[in-house]
Amino acid sequence: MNLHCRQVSLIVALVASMVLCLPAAATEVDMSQLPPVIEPLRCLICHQSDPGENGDTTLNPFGADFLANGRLWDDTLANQNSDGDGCSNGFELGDVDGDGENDGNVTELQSNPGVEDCNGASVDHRTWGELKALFGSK
Ligand SMILES: [Ca+2]
Ligand SMILES: [Ca+2]
Ligand SMILES: [Ca+2]
Repeated sequence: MNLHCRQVSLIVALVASMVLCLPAAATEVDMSQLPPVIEPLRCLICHQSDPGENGDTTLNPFGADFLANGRLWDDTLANQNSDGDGCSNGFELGDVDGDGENDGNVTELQSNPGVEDCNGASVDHRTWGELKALFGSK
């Protein structure tokens, strides 16, 4: 085995061990499914606490629904209200239609779809999201 082959083997072994050792590697794939604005909360979108800090991988209600939906972000999951706070998952993630792209002029996370933290109940969120999408798409 020449030096180049050994280097390639080492890199392959390193990557394989990282994938096997870090459950977070799968989570990165899961997070890439969700609309882009999840960045400030990341792990806390689906988990009750940050698994990277304490190893606790307990899912919050949204994480459980995401898992039940085949780890897929779509209009079905967007229309659900996993945490029961009155706002749909899609509204909270700024993607009411569940196509994986933030609607209209949404530039930041509205609230956490796994925590009862949404209280803008005076507006019909579905209509508001559709209005924003309309203005954003021109
Ligand atoms: Ca909700
Ligand atoms: Ca969308
Ligand atoms: Ca919420």
